[in-house]
Amino acid sequence: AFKKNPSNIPPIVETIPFIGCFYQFAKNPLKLVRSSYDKLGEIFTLHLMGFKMTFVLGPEAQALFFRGTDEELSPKEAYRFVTPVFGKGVVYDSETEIMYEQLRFVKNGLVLSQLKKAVGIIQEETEKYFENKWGDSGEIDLLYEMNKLTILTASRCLMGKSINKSLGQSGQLADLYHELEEGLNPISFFFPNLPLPSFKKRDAARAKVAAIFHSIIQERRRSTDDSVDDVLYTLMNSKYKDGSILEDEQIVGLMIGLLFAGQHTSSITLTYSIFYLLNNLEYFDETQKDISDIVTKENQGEINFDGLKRMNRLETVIREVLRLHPPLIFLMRKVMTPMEYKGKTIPAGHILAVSPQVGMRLPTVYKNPDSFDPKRFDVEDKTPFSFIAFGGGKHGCPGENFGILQIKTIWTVLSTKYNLEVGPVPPTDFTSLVAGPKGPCMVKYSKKQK
Ligand code: X2N
Repeated sequence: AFKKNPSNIPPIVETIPFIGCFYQFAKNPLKLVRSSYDKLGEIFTLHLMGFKMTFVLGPEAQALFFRGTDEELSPKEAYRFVTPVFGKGVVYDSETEIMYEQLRFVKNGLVLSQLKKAVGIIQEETEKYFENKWGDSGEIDLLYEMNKLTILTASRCLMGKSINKSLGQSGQLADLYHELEEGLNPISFFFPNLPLPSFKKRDAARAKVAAIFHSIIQERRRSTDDSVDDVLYTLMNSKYKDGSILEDEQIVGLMIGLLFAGQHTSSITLTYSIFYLLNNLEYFDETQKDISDIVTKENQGEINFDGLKRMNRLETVIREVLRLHPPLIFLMRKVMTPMEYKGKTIPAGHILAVSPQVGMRLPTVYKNPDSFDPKRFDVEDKTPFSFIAFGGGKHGCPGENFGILQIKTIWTVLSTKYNLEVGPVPPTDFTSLVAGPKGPCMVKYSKKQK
């Protein structure tokens, strides 16, 4: 008899029916994926809670993932569980064509001219934050602080000063937003219908956040101030190919998604970068020399886009941090039509996954993969899909330049104002959707003498 969906990919022995190796996966997903790679090579299938997850590892196999079309490999089907948070009809919940048009709108909101303006905004917000919150010296949880700061900087870049007003009015947007994100539990990927206690709060919080964003949009429409020009402005003035404009509900959903995307990935990478810089003083000294030459001497303290672009060492430090600690440890698609890889067939219905975390630590891809060596990026890494912290292909991260710019600006302000004292680089917490350092990350700071 013929089997349905024949698969000739090496499977992991399914120790327990249905559950498969879910227990090992939940305990340490990266260890399981890495040990399976060591046993079975660049492509294998794990059986997890009735899902068949086929992993592809290494640049060549990862190309299959990133080059697939949405008709072959659907992000929408794999990421359904994020819809209650971001909203219906946006991000991964819209029709393929609409999704690409929305991506184009977002990219238009993050063009060069916008990035140049963002630098000044981020500098201003960051200076204000430290003046109001930090004072002369003390001890803080760095991850918590960077998260608070990036919600301010990212939301200012997305919605301009409107957001400050409503942060002041309701005073609670940050808290509401936090309740909303608590609803993004990775376990919902496996159990989309499991009612978690956080979901009630999530839905209530989403309704309130949406109401605030709706009122910002309406205020914008009434306003006669034509100097505003941010991502929200771009979205409000974007047109689909058929001439229609975005519905308000879609704009709200996109703003929620972008705020989430711009905040956590940045604050995590910033925190890890600071730990690595202060634990590797040769690189710290190099970045401080660049900052002093470019910002202090050439530009009298003004941080600008062109100056930041020339901070090459800081850039390679950030990229090396992202290689070792990509905040998104897995990316997934649902296989819609069977895919071929080196004579192996991946049947429809499988989840195809890449792991930036495991894939960028393979010794065949990077020498001494577990050591921190920013110099490896001094020469451009030309192999397609070896560096995948920002994904790649058609769905490659549209926020890459913004994120790096945001990290560079904040580090420049922070390191010119304060001396920091940190412990060793913290381990990673893999239980949330965006994997960051296990907190608290206590850091001592003291203001530099002028
Ligand atoms: C048994 C809990 O269950 O301990 F955010 F506009 C906004 C990435 C989606 C990864 C899903 C791991 C499951 C561990 C269970 C936007 C900036 C994005 C991009 C452990 C004990 C989001 C789900 C991870 C399954 C692994 C979705 C983000 N740029 N941000 N323990 O990405 O882009 C966005 C894009 C996903 C996953 C899992 C466990 C656009 C347990 C308890 C249990 N996975 N995973 N973004 N696990 N336990 C983002 C990509 C998009």
